[in-house]
Amino acid sequence: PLRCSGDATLTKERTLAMIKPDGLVGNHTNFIQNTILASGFTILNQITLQLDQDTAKGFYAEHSSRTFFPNLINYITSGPVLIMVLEKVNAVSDWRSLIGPTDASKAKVTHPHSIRAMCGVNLERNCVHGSDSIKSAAREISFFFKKTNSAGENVSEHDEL
Ligand code: IDP
Repeated sequence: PLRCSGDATLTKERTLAMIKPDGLVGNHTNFIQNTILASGFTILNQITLQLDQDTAKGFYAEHSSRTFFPNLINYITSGPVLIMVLEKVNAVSDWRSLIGPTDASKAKVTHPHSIRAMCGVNLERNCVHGSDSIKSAAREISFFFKKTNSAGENVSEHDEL
């Protein structure tokens, strides 16, 4: 059906994207950012960080009981990451589509034009992160970027959106 402007389906969303250490080391940053912009996203904010163990464990807390968790924490803290807040209509699922399946080696076969297929290596070293739901996106954006509380005090350490 035709949608009128002002329809809820046209509301912009925000999602959290991250270029993981293998993406930075492999010099994929320009390609990934060009793809992001060419796909209609606005990059609202970005920061390059070297995650420490505690920050990485907090970010990936939902995976803390998984057998791959120690490897994941070692990998994500192995070098700097570039964290971005992306905005567009349908940002969360559109960014997930653009990055492709978790396992970059399988993505090379099934989704050859996805970012993980083109820049990633395997199930762990898959080059990029994307929030998996609107709820995760809200948590992940506030995890890395400054928010003010009701008293107007900053409650996290990076630049405000
Ligand atoms: P997603 O990033 O596609 O949402 P998740 O299942 O949420 O995938 O896993 C988070 C990250 O943990 C993945 O992007 C990948 O880097 C890593 N990972 C997931 N499953 C495995 C695994 O079985 N072995 C090693 N690393 C994994």
